[in-house]
Amino acid sequence: MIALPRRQFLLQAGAAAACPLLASARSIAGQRSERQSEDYAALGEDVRREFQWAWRNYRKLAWGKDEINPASGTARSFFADGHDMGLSLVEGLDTLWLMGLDAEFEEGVEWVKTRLDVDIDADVQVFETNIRMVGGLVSAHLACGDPVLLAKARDLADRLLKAFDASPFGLPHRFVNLKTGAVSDPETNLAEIGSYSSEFGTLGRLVGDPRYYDAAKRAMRHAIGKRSPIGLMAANIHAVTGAFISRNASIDIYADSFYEYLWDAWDLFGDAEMKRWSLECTAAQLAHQARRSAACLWFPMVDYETGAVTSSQQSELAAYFAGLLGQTGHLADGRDYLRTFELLQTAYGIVPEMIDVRTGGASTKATGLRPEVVDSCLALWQIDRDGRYRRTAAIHYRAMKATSRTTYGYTALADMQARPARQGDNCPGYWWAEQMKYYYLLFADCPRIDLRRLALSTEGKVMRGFVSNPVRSTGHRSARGRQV
Ligand code: DMJ
Repeated sequence: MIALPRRQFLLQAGAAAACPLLASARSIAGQRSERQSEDYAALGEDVRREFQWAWRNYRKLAWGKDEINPASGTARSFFADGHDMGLSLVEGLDTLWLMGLDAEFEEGVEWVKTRLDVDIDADVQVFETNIRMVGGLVSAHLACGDPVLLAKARDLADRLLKAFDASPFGLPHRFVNLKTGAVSDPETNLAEIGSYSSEFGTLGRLVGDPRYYDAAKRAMRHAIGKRSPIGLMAANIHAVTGAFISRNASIDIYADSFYEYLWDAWDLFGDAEMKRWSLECTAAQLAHQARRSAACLWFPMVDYETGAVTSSQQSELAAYFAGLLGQTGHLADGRDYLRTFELLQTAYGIVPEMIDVRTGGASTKATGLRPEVVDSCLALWQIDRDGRYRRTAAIHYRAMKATSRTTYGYTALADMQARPARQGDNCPGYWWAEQMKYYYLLFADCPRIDLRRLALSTEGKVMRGFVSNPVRSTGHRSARGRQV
């Protein structure tokens, strides 16, 4: 870690930001005029077709497994080896629903109802289990109204709550054994202690039990109470001592969804205290973490007490922050931050997983088939409907299709810098929940979603905004005409 004061950082960044990114700035104008005549309805249909094709291959080769390895047609466990929970299936359900892929949705729901067993004697990551599995079950329930899905979500959330109980501050350990409730690894971070309010709050509202939201908020309150005089928190924290265990404030890895969930708690539940915390955190981040260079805006990690830069790396995951800036009333900054990732996309084709903010250079070759750039495109599109976000998402989609499409689906890349890019052999669960949904909602006319009311979790799960469509209605008659 390096600690550069702001002035020195700006000088270095300004000099080096001539980088690949300034040339990208010039070519972006050209791309815009080229794409004026895009047929977005056709592009949306293409996304739907690709999703259905990949789903059918998952159905054939990896049904009920956590993830498909789409080059080899094999599968892998995500949570614990040999203890699959049908992760990709659960992640994909609400996407199937909103795309109107009803036969596939019904079959997936049937699998969950008859085959999903979470009484697993293994340690699972609490954060991932919540955002992926609890979120997936809750959103699928919201889509179709099936009470069994809600009961399954509740059972799983009850098991995860054990991880919160083990800390005097209500900060969840990172792992919990789903069968025994034994917890492990108290060295955690803001994202892993503070990304529960959307799923737990929605679940709690549906079952009429405030314990879930209360547990989620209590953990967040603890961290918020430890902000430094400049309003920042360190990203790493100990669940038992309650103390920070690093000095790095981050909007990026270790912290990202904590900040999303402050705002989402206001948006979903009208929690004014969470809104205040969200606005205060964003103001502090803009004041003490934002670094501008010629063409770019960055948010590198900084010391949470001094604001000095502690890392020159920004990850692709941070791109979500453009959307959050827009949601919290900083639309111009959000658009500027998205532009940084648009420049990276233009320069590299695929946004690198890790970027050196001093040079705009890619620090890594492998990529995780990531959704965050399009996540922000959709969030900003919901705010001002500027066509720029669709254009950026269309480029993102075509680049993904050109590089990641393989024999049985879409894969992460082993080397995005090689020409042609070298493919890996894994489709992460979030691919089913996130980017394919974001593309579709940006491009297609989707009668099952009210975009003005749409609220998504950090994993892209619909927490609010379904409008059931009588024309495509499935066997779940109770869902007809409901707004959730
Ligand atoms: C997803 O699992 C979630 O969006 C999470 O919050 C962080 N990013 C990954 C996908 O990149």
